[in-house]
Amino acid sequence: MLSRRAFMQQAAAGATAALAAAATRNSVRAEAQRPNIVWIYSDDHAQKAVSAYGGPLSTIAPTPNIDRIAQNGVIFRNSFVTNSLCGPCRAVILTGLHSHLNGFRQNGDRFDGSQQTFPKLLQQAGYQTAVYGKWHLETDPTGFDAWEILPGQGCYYNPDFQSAQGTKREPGYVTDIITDKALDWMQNRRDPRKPFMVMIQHKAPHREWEPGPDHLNDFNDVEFPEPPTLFDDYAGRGTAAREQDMSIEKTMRITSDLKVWGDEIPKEDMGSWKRTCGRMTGEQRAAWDAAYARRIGEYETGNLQGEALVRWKYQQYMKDYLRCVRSVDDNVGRVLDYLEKTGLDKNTVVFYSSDQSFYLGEHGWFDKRFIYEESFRTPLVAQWPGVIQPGSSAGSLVQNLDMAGTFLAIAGVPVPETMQGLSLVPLMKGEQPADWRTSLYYQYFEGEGKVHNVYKHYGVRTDRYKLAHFHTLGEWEFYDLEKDPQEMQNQYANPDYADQVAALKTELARLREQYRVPEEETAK
Ligand code: SGN
Ligand code: CA
Repeated sequence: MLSRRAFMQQAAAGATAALAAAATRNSVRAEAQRPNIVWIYSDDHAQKAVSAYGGPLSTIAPTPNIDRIAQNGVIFRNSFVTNSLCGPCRAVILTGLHSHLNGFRQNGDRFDGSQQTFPKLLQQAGYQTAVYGKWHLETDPTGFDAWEILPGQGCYYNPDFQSAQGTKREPGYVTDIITDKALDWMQNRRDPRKPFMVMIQHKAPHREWEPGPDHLNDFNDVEFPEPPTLFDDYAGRGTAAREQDMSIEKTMRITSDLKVWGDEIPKEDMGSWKRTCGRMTGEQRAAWDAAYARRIGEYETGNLQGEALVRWKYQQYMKDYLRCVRSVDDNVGRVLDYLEKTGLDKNTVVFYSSDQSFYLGEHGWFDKRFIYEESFRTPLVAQWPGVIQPGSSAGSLVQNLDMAGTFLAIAGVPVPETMQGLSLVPLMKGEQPADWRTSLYYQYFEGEGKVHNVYKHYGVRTDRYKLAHFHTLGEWEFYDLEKDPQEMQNQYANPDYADQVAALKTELARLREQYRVPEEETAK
């Protein structure tokens, strides 16, 4: 668009109506060229359960559609979060600020929707914006032209959706419905003259891992490889690893988590299952019961104990989790097919990511929260035809903190200086900025006494080392990720690492200053 001054100058120079019309045509063309953004974001999708990342699951439980994005574009091999928990990650994505600055430190906090967010800035720049699915930020979305969200964690079957018009129950399976809504908005409900940004945010594969009708019987005869640390005794670690409450052995419920029950489920074992099963139609329930009869029979006749029971639970957990992932992947495929069929794909940047990664039996765990690799990482792939070289791989350290500024940079909108991330656009173009970050800051606030009892901690990771301070315990942990990728041996007190520990302490202090972390955030 011409600035007002330029316009006045032209007018003064005798610009005709024809000139003004040409300017309008140009601005319409420029408008049409700004890329659309599709952000597909699942909940608790472990990086190792995305086949583009390789590993043993990639052949057993491939994710061909998420991989399609990586093949068309780029895979970020070192993608991390700042605070491995649902609500906090979502607040970081929206604001480009660490938790202590956006104010959403732990689940249950209320997101201050009056603060600056990337959707608001895109909207102000003429984008149409929408969000569908999991939100989990307690306050209503702001900065969106259209939104329909799951209340809280939402339900897998026949879920409620909340919008500006109120709450409505929708028939079907949650992953399919969220996609239906986003496709309908892209096809019928947005202003086609404007570029758009849509966030498609799945509930799956979150606990309690309830598969959709299309995948209830997948993996029935598959034996999943056990992680080498399934029977970790935490000997090389500290109090936090020992005292967590997120183990397959002790925490995972046979009933609601693994769907084994008689007519009566003990109340304390109910979890969210009661909400879901109470919602199923007769037909959905019949398909479900038929699928789980075999598992219930196995449990009832197996008389499993000790390690054998943990092994069996792990196998059932993997089946359900990966069945949920299958629906996510199918629905990623639906979005990609739609974009290709309409030709929108040519000018649309598509991302796939998860709020955080997840333990699939490593250290004997499920869930997330820790700064350890399995939960610190998150999958991230992106396609952008004509900009990202198909099949590329980026190894730089990136973080969910970077997304807000990246979305703005894609749209050509100036990134506010207050945002704390880096734009990923240079990496997407295959460039390697010389001054790219060499370390990441992490802080987990929810803490002991809350669900899963993971102690508060903060820390720093470089490409090789990791230092964490469990400040309420007064315990430090240090890992050499090259020699000990599974983080089994805390080397904090090992004199051989004294120099590296000291260097990381200095780096941690520098990051805390850079990210403006007040001392009281880590006071006991
Ligand atoms: C629920 C789950 C927990 C999970 C949290 C947070 N329990 O409380 O296992 O850690 O949500 O998850 S459940 O029995 O209700 O499934 S998050 O992804 O929203 O942060
Ligand atoms: Ca999550």
